[in-house]
Amino acid sequence: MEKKATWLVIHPSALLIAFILKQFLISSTNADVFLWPIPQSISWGTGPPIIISSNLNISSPRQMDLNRAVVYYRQLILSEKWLPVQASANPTSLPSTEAATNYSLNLLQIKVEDISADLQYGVNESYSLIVPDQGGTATLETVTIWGAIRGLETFSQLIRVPSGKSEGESIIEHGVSIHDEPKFAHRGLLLDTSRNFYPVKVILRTIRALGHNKMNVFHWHITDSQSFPLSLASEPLLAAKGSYGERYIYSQKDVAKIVRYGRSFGVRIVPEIDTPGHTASWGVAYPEIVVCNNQFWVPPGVAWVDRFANEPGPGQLNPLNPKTYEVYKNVVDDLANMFPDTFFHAGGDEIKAGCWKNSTDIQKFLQENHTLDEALTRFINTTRSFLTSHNKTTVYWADVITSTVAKVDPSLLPPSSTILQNWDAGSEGTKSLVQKGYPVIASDVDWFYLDCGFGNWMTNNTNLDQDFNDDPGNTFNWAPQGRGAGTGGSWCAPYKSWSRIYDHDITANMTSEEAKLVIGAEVSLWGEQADGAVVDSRLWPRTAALGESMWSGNRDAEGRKRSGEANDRMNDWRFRLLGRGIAAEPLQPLWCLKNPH
Ligand code: CP6
Repeated sequence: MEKKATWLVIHPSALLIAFILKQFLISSTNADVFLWPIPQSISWGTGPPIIISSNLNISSPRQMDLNRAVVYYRQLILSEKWLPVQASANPTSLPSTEAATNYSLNLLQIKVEDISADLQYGVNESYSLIVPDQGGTATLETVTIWGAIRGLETFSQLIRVPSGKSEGESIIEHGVSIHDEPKFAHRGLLLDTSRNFYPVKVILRTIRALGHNKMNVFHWHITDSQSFPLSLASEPLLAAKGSYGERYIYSQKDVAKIVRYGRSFGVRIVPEIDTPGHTASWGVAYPEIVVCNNQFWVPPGVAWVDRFANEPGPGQLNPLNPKTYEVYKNVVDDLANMFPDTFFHAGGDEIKAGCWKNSTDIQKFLQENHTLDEALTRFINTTRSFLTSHNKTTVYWADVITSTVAKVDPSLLPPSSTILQNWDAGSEGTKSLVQKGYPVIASDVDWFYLDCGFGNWMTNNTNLDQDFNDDPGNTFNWAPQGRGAGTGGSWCAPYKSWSRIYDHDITANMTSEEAKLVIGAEVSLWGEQADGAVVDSRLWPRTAALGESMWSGNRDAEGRKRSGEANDRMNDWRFRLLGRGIAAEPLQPLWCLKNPH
């Protein structure tokens, strides 16, 4: 800069030329480029920065979902005013550039091999993105439109506003060539909309944020004991009576919008209707098909304090009542029409013996020398056939074969059309499931549960330190209604930091054959202490940690945990998410970013 000033003094007549030149002079002391998740392979050119033309064109094959994505990303690219917030060492950092440039990028050309591949489990998401050193036309070549949507996301992250510049003067630092594909096929988030309600626009924003992180599954835990917030054509009473009220119901139109929106970000919507447990809300419309759906039900001989999950009476569908299956079949037929995904999550978690034993039907069944295993088997066998008749791949919580209360024989659940989701037994649990031949989704409570909030709705004890104490001797002072701790309190401790999520190895101690059956992972946000008001900061940027570990992997070449390397990019990404309207929480004071070590 000093040199330029001198030059101006010596040649005052060159002012005009200097003014014109200035339009093309990019002074970037910070040439770091932060990408999240980091691509599998990236190689930078060496030329000067390339200016993004304000008339940038994106050409693509005609396909509705891709065309929606193109409209969204073009608008994002031309309006995002992204300035990296920090300078520091990271694998994508570049030599700083101070060069005159008159290269500009006018066209991003998208070429897709097969525009008909549907958004389903395992669809090819790879892409190759090339920005030539001299700008002009960039190309994005993919097998499917879903890969093109991933490539558009990466392209958007290459672009930034150089320091000292403002709106409409975005650049890509150098030409670049990227080849990328995900490590795991299933990269998801579970959101529970039963304990608390989330407005549709919050769900859409969450899906968009998943897309920005190249995550591809929104596991929608729609119903549970507390409420049934989904309107169904053939079973309208379930929501009419079982929801929190008419403002707290997702209509069929809402669902269509959510599914369509998901497709424009390459995010599959996997619905979960949790049964036979967690169904008290069904009992408001149909008391005859649900056992122990009384709000204040406590298992015989069990103190309030020890009640599992400390929810209202969980409610469990009565597997011996034919009416149960009439209602269930209607629900499944409706869901199959509403959700195009081949996965259907049928629940199956946390069966409570004391609950079923509350039913005179089941007492009689047991007296006739049957078991709770048989009761569950009857339920799973019958309901599963409704699902397979719609060609659904059934997903169950691992409890269906591991529970000591009630389980089914694994031979009834063929691994070819059954996926198990593991939540409570860590990686060892995942290993034992893949050893039985099942494809498994890891969502280990000790690493992937985001619930932990700092509200204390479960207690009127104002001593938070005590509430969040892991000491088993801790005696809670219950709230007047006796509603339990749910996933609050000591259950959610410790708070899962982003690096804990990032570094967790979901295929630990597995052979490569076993590891292949681990199809991916989900972070989970159960809804006891979250709703639309806090969801962004509860989810982000921690969910992004899973996004990168599932897309890029979380170990370096020597097998070491990589969150340390990811730290700067993570902090930068948090700010980019903020700029994109996702209220991600700060991970550290800005001071750390201003003073990199
Ligand atoms: N609801 C349902 C829940 C939980 C599960 N299923 C849960 C259990 C323990 C913890 C957090 C959540 N609230 N339907 C388990 C899959 Cl710590």
